[in-house]
Amino acid sequence: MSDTPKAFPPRIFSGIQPSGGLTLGNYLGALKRFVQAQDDGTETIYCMVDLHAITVWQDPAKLRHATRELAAGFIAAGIDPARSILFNQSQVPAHAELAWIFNCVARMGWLKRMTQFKDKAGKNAENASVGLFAYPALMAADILAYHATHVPVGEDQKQHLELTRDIAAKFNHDFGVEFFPIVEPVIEGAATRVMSLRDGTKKMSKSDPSDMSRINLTDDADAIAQKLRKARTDPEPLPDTLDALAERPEARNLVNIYAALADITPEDVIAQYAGQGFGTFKPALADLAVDKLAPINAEMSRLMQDVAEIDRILGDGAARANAIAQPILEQCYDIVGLIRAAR
Ligand code: AQP
Repeated sequence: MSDTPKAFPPRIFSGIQPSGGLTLGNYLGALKRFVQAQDDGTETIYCMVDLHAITVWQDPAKLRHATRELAAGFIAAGIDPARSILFNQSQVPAHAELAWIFNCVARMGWLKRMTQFKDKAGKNAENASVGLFAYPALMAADILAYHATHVPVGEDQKQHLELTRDIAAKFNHDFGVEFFPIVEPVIEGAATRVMSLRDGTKKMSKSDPSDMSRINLTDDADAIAQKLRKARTDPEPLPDTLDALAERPEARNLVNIYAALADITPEDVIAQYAGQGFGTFKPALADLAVDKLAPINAEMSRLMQDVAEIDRILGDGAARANAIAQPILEQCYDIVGLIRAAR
């Protein structure tokens, strides 16, 4: 191998699980930034990671609905299927095939350190699926099947991306190649970790049992306003510095959400609302959230009236994704020493 690392052309990949409805966390931490990346002109590939979703039981009819609704969410938020490749993971076999290779590269000890597995499996790890444990190797395959270089994600995915880098580096080292890029996580903005509205120390999540803990992109204006009004906070007014919010996670979370929705910094929010109580701040935040989310909600409903068109878009995206991933998979098989009949 040469001393200078091989330069891979910039290519962005990211995905979201159709494991429920989209939340404000998915929107601010991921989707909104996917749109910015697309609009910046870099090649962008976005995936509904349905194979990840089934690492925990999914009702088949609900999974189909959630996958289509997620696709509608991507498009309603601004992803243009002509400019970005948009598809569902299971339609491109390279993801699962490369994941097997990576299962053989990743070490048990690496996967055992993954906090998401510990969080999701909880005390019942013996009963969790093997898929849930191996999830990060599939995630590495999702990204590396495209030789993607940059991955916009929320803060919770940082550890999985470090593992993706470790897998790429070990594969390259073990086979003496510079075949897989060492990807860069892109974790930016005011809302890289949107917290639950009921508990400022827990991530807002689509699978949280409490619907009041999150804002769903399908929530109507009344539901959004009600959830924000009831969001847990403290009795103090907003301070005049961000540092003073260090021990007030719920207040900090609402400030971050406001900043991300308004495309301003949390400092700007503090400058505007210092000294104001939540009686003033929460309704202002609710108005802003409704203003930004209502058009997405309306467009998602419109798109969901024609699921055949959504399926067509996903099929078209899958064909384009496959055209990139299949040759990379084949080269990987060659490197590993797996015989392929000449076609
Ligand atoms: N609360 C969040 N704040 C910021 N970003 C978030 N993301 C998720 N929750 C937040 C980002 O959204 C992308 C897609 O995530 P995912 O659906 O693939 O899986 P997840 O991170 O496990 O999301 P959930 O909502 O918590 O799903 P469940 O409940 O099914 O596990 C990622 O970029 C993630 O960082």
